[in-house]
Amino acid sequence: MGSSQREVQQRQKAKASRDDVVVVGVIPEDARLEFVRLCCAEKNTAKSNFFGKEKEEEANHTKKKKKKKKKKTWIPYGTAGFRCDETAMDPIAFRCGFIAACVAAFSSKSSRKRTRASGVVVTASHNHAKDNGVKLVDGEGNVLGERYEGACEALCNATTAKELHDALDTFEEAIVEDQGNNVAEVKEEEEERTTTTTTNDDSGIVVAPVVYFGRDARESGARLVEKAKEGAKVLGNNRVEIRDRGVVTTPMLHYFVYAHGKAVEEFFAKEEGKEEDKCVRTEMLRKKIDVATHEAAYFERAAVGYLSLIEEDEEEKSADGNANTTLNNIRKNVVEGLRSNATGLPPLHIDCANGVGFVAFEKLLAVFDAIREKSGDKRSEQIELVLKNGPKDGPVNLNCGSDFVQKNQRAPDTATCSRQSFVNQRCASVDGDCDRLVYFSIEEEEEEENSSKKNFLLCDGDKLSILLAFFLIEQIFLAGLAHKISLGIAHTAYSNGAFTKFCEKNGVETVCAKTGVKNVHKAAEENFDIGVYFESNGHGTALFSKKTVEMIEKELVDELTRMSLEQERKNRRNASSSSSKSLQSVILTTKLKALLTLKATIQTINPAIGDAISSVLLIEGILRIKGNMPFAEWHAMYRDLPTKQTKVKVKDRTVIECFDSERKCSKPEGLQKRIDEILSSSSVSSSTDSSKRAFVRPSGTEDIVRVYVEASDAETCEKICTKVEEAVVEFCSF
Ligand code: 16G
Ligand code: MG
Repeated sequence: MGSSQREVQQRQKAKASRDDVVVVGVIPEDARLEFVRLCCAEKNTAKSNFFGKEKEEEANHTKKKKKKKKKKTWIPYGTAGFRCDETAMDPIAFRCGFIAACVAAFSSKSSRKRTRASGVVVTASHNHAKDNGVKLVDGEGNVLGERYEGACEALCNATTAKELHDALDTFEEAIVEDQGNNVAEVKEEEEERTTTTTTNDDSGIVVAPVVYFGRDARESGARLVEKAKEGAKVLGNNRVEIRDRGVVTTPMLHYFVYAHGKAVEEFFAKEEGKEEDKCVRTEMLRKKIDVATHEAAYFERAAVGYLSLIEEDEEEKSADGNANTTLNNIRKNVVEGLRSNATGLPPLHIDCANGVGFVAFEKLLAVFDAIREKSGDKRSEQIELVLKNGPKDGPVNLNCGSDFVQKNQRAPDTATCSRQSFVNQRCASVDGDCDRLVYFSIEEEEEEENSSKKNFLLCDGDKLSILLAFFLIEQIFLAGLAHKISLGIAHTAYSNGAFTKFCEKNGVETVCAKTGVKNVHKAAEENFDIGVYFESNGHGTALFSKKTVEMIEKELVDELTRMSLEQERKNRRNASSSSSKSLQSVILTTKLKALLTLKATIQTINPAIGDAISSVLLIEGILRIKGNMPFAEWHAMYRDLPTKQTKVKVKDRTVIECFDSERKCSKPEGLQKRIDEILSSSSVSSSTDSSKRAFVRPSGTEDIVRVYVEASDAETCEKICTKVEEAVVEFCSF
């Protein structure tokens, strides 16, 4: 009996004794064994000794050739997937490829057989150029759920066959949970798999699950994508298809997976080609998926969304008469603080972090050019982007990118784009994989180190949230839907106290969530019909619930019907307009315009995940609609409290445990009490300063503890920060 057969028998015996029959067979046995074999056979191909040493030891251990065991570094599933030095990433990429293939093939929770796709993005986002990483995308185009994190971490760090099998068992349990624990369906699925080469949908149409691959502009990306594809192929060519989308932003890859699912859903909902035979229909479906998941579809959706957004505004500006004057007045007065008398919006200089964002923005501009050439649509001249810091300009994120700009509160400074080139411009900055965005400006030339901060103005995630949320509140109000739709903002503990106060003052509901896109996204989704969220670092978007999107679409149809009936009645009466009639038409026009604006907003937003490209289009559109609101006016909506953020290195950061969305800590015992004492101590500031706030949390991406302090003046921040740092060192060193 071969060793692998023995393994299967042993495992099945163990499982039977655990009465764990549901899980058996989610991943076909042949693929499982091949995966384990390849992981174990993985030799020291990369420069690191990630697994090679352990395998050697396993093989040698019967020969009693005692070798000193070299400890492998445990690579955690961080806040957003795996990240480490690129030389240690090969085995992780391989295993993540296999994980993604299984997710595509087996994990769909609804219409299991129809919406099958998943994604792998090879990126280390804002990290150093020598790092790389993997982000995993689930069948809906979202970040792979938290329930998989433990299993993924165990799988990627397992060093023996037993550890790999155990981790695969946990992984299968997560898949079964996703399937809704439907034992019958799982079994039926397994039977199908053994009798057919591909997955068949109910109507007999062959729809193979697909794994989409993409990478940022890092040099190591191409190699690691190949590794990940190898991992996916272990599941078998007949079980998953592989589509490599090359160099793309992270949000683009999320969009492809989302669009795949939507295309399939729509195909069956509309019963497309239902007269045709199943071969023709299969071809139709494949084509539909190809078109929907092509990058052209992504860019066109966003560009057309933006053009529709500003279209309403253009019409309004060019039109004349009472109706539009009244409309303008209504719009102007609805939300305090969103007005402007400016006449033009200067070009936006975008720092692309020497990364993939540069390539993607170039493609977006080409789409605008093509629209202009084809249809002579002058509106596309309404966006002027000056792209800076592309992949050829230097190592990704080095002295540039949104993380550098936001954390250091200064403009990028690279070999090809000096800080000077950003002075007196309207500027924005994205990160290495283009899912973060911040706006900034430097008002005057900087001469001395210390003066740079004075001239530097930052509109971070908080200010993006405010602009977007207030704009949407206004549109919902104008559309007459304010009483039907709840809108609020989700944020993290890092949001400035001035931001939360401003929201409170203006009656905008907020919820605080733990750091990390997945947490804030969830909070926005669960608490509001329209949930706007941005982390201060610039990750974010606005989420429209399905019900809200349907409501807006229905209202739009109803409104158009009402208006055409009104027009007919008018024509019939053929009477000259009275004042009451003209008022009615004003209200109808306002409502219609707002509904169209909301529809355009939905189209501009990447529905899968926060996306710096769609956020730029949205913000630029809103600023234009707001009468070309200047940067300084947006920035001055409220004034941030001074803050201080530092890192403290301790022996084990995980001894700190937090609660209250990380604003307080429960462990180590006594630390929170000490922080509270520091905050109330008269030696740091007067007790009347109610804005003082401080918290500590272990980083999810670095081996450090983060300290955050906020107070009404910078000096107090410094004092509190030093004392909190000392407390962290004292309480965490044992
Ligand atoms: C990752 C997260 C980001 C979070 C940051 C916190 C994603 C896509 N990215 O970059 O949301 O703010 O980690 O880092 O989820 P920290 O735990 O080191 O403070
Ligand atoms: Mg990023």
